[in-house]
Amino acid sequence: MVWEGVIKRYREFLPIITDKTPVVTLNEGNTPLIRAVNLSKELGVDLFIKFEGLNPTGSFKDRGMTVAISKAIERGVKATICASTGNTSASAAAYSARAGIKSIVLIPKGYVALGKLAQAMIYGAIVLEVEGNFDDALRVVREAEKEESIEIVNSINPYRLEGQKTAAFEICDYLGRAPDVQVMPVGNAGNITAYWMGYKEYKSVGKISSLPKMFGIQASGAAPIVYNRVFEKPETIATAIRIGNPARWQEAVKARDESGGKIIDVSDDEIIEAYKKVASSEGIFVEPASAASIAGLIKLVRSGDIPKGALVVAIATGNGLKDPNTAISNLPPTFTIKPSFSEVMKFIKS
Ligand code: AN7
Repeated sequence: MVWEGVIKRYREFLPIITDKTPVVTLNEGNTPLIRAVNLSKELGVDLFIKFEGLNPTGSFKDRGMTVAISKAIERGVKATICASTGNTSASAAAYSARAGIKSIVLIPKGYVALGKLAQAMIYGAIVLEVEGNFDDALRVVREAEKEESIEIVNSINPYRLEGQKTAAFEICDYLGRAPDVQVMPVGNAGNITAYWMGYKEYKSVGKISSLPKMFGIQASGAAPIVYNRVFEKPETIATAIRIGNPARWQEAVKARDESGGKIIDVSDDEIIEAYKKVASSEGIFVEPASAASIAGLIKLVRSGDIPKGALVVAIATGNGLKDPNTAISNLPPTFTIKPSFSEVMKFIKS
């Protein structure tokens, strides 16, 4: 089968797409669900990692953006706008470029990973660095609601969630059932909302017979849902989820409670440990926010919240290449050698 993106593949579950909708796609979706052989053994669960970092702009945002931008073009808008910790801005910029409209992105100054910033710029977005955090930027963006010619493409836009729910469909199609447990990072809480929608829809049409327990992971310095309070000054190395007042807060709580899951937090140290582990033990390089999934999983297995033998899917939301600075500052040293093979052999023998 030729893959032409999530709208084409899951059109029957996207009634908002009509014959009048011009589909803007970069062939997003169809990301691999990779069996984590070594971590499974270590943790005593049957673990798969859904590598969303392999989408066209390197994160899950592309699934939502294809729908949001297609609908925006159908409506005839001239520009898109978003607040972003980085990945939304990269995706919005790419899909807007493809659609031939302007993209305006508001990012928290100094707190967006280098790769994401480079993407937004090279795709041609107007990048506005806000003196404040993501929550401040989103507050500004919400004012664009009154501007007819501009489309807000944050996950407060319901079309984003419609697109993102397709990841749940792919997981079920691949496994032939729903997982027992899903673990994923939570920032603005759009994605956990979208997955839960997707699983429930698939169950309602009889594609699956059970629903997964939804476990969300926040960083300890930005854990509003875990502690049930706004974090005025969110802080974490996982800048993608450095969010103190999530827009989809109530929906995330609902997904957690309806599914019988939990939302827990992990420290930056736990995130970095998991970040190195998933790369060095599975060959999967994810960005820190995505490593929060794995850090959370390890914690939940230890606490008994995830039982041994469970079929678990962890969502790796973004690619490790997005954030080279975090990678480089957490690595062992490299070695400098003379251009001679005997020098190379010293390392192979040791
Ligand atoms: C890699 O790009 O909010 O809970 O502005 O980039 O749906 O917000 C990114 C979020 C997880 C959290 N993993 O998802 C943005 C932005 C990665 C992310 C999340 C984000 P939501």
